[in-house]
Amino acid sequence: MANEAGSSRGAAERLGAFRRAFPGTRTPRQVFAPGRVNLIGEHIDYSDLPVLPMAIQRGVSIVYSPRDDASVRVANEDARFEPRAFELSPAIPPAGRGDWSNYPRAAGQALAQRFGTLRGFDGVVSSDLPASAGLSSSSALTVATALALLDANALSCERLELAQLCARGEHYVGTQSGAMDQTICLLGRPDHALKIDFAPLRSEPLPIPADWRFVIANTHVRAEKSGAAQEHYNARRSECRDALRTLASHPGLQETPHSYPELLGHHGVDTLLAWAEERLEQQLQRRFRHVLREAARVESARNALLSRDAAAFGRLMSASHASLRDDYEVSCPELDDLVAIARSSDALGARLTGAGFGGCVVALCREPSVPTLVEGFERTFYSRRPAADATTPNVIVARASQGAQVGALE
Ligand code: NG1
Repeated sequence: MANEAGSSRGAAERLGAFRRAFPGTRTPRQVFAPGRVNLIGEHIDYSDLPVLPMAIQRGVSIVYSPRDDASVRVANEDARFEPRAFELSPAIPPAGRGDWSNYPRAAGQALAQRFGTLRGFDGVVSSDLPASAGLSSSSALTVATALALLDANALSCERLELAQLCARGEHYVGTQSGAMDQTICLLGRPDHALKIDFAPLRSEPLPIPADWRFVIANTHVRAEKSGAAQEHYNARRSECRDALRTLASHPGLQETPHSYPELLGHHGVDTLLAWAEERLEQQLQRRFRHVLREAARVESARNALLSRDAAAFGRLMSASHASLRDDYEVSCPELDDLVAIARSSDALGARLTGAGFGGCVVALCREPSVPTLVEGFERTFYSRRPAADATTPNVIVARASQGAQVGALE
């Protein structure tokens, strides 16, 4: 398999780890599923509004060998995650809250519900994506497991359908997330971002101009999806539903809207915001304002990308951050600091990426400005706040990469 993946471990090391964990099994295969950075369109996928992410060069690998029964045995090269085993079925009992094997379990359950009886695999997972950092390591693990299971069972599934299966399947872990991460992980393209629309799920590849660089900087504040961040995330999703439901009683609406795309299909943003002022309490008004304006920014960002207008794209990113900080309230002081540093270090714009509450920012600059930007982060932020774990990079210069791939272990 062409592993443009950039996984920090070579194939020989991964094979060695597999042989140590599962001696005497058949020649293994491997799957690589990339992480992603969302360029704009944050916290709106679960309201079925469009997003604009790209797959990156880092991700999750599984080296695996099919079994003849329904067991899945998974080990992890990261010693913090102990080996786990479970049986494939349409109702797999979850491990404890926060247990890493809940992502493989989620994929296994979703596929068993869709395809019936399945054989399992023995596999070793490795990752060079920082965890709980908003770069989608969890969905990469879900997708990688799903692809390994399909391969082990000689099944095929169209990628858009698989993205939906994995997205719904991942609700197993308790986060009521949208389908952005699984879709970009499966459909990412080298040198392209994807505009993803939902209900029905579809994607449009958009070429990234050769001299644009998206630079990711990690706060090293962990946004644990099995802890408080999950509650905040699910609360935002309910607020979006409440706002839609409450606004439905406004006399300006002739018919009850069932979704945000339907609402925006019939009325302009300014009209809807005026109605929201009449009907929604302050906090819901702020959440609603973020959702509507962020969706409009995604459309503008698509146009900026197509017309190669980096300055406009950057301004939209910065406006997105302000909205996530003030209206959606999912930022934190470290994210705000990194955004401010980026903007005073030659970036054209910057914003938090992923769910927020910690994790990473993404900044846009032109290629010659990368050293200034990286130096700005190092001097002003990391010199005072070094990572607790030396193996987690501070900064990643993202390369728009191909979606998940399965194949022989080379
Ligand atoms: P992160 O926090 O990067 O895993 C989450 C959701 C997305 C999306 C973003 C916010 C999961 C698996 N993914 O991404 O669907 O809603 O937050 O835009 O929880």
